[in-house]
Amino acid sequence: MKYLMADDSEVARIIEIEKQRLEDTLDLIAAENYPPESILEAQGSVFSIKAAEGYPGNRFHAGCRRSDELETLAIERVKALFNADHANVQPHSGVSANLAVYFSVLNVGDPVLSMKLSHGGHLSHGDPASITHKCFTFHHYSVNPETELIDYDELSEMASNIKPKMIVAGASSYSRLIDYERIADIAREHHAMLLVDMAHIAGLVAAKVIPSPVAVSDFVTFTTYKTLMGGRGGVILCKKPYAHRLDQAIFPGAQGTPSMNMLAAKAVCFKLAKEDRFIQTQKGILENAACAADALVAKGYRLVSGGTDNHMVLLNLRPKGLTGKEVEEILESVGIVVNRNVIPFDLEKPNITSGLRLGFSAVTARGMKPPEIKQIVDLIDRSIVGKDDPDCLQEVAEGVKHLCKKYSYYLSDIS
Ligand code: DSN
Repeated sequence: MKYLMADDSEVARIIEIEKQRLEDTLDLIAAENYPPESILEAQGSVFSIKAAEGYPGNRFHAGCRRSDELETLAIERVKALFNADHANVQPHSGVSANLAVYFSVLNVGDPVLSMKLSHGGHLSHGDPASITHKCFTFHHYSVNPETELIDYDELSEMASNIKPKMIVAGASSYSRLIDYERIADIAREHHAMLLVDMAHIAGLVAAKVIPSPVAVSDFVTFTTYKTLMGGRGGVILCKKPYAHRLDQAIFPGAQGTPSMNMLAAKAVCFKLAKEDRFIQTQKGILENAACAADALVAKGYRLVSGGTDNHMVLLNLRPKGLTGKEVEEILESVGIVVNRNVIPFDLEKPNITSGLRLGFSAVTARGMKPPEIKQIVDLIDRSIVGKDDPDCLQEVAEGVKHLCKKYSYYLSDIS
């Protein structure tokens, strides 16, 4: 960072401290991951300069030959990775990707059926706090109160009553596999289109360690920075007949010039996701999350739905008499970074919550395996049990530091 240091030592210093924070803490945020340095290099490349409105072969700026080459490469790679008919790699984020899908095929006010945010869905699936709620008439399906699994019967009945134009599947805090075939059948029966938002699990799907929704969906959106380890950005896959409308919805509909530097990173990400190292990492994420779930249950914690099939575990802290906010703060004080999360039928406000979402992508990327995951669960439990004992919290913080030092990721390579 020699140039940054010379031009703006204040920002350079903040970046350095952030790098150190990433090294010194255990990142259990399910929406985060540590991309390889090659991704960061591509993101910081000269492609951040290029204005390239439009698509390969049809741009509104000159000088786009290499941009065309790059975007075509990213498109072909992602289509091959997920076996998709068509891909748009320009969305700046998952929310932009979802907005573009809605606006490509829906009219304002059209009925849409999606999973309720507090039951695992996402803000951009029509939550009242999101602009999507203002544009379309969203109805929400839930999880079964007993099993805490998606209630497919309720979903089917709601589809019969509502006659949605689109059904949205996919979640940001649902730790179980989703039965895409069943939802696709319901969508077909009611002449609704199916959008699957696989933002959280795209890496697991790419590595084929969990089932893919691509074959049975009209649209699939995802972000590249979670399990996929590719840095910031969104992607949309769709079936051929929607391709033109979808591309128009991104540009000129919802975005201007694409971030070509981010497209470069996406292209790298799609290449790396084919490699055995990536596939082994994704297998490791599943193994680590399952190990954490078992270890937490063994220590008396209540998990939403009782376990996990993906990279995350959702804790219900109500039986412990604690809130998500409280535990998030305790854990951050010892260097364990998590996020509080609403859980199904939560009685607490969204900024307090009764839940805690733990994700195992970043610690797996650092090379940690079940023995270390058991240590992490032990550190979490000791922090919670000893939350009022400064000596205990100090000991836990030392344990976190020790583990982090052993599994350094960026420190030695980025300068
Ligand atoms: N969708 C948000 C989350 O799951 O935390 C951020 O990507």
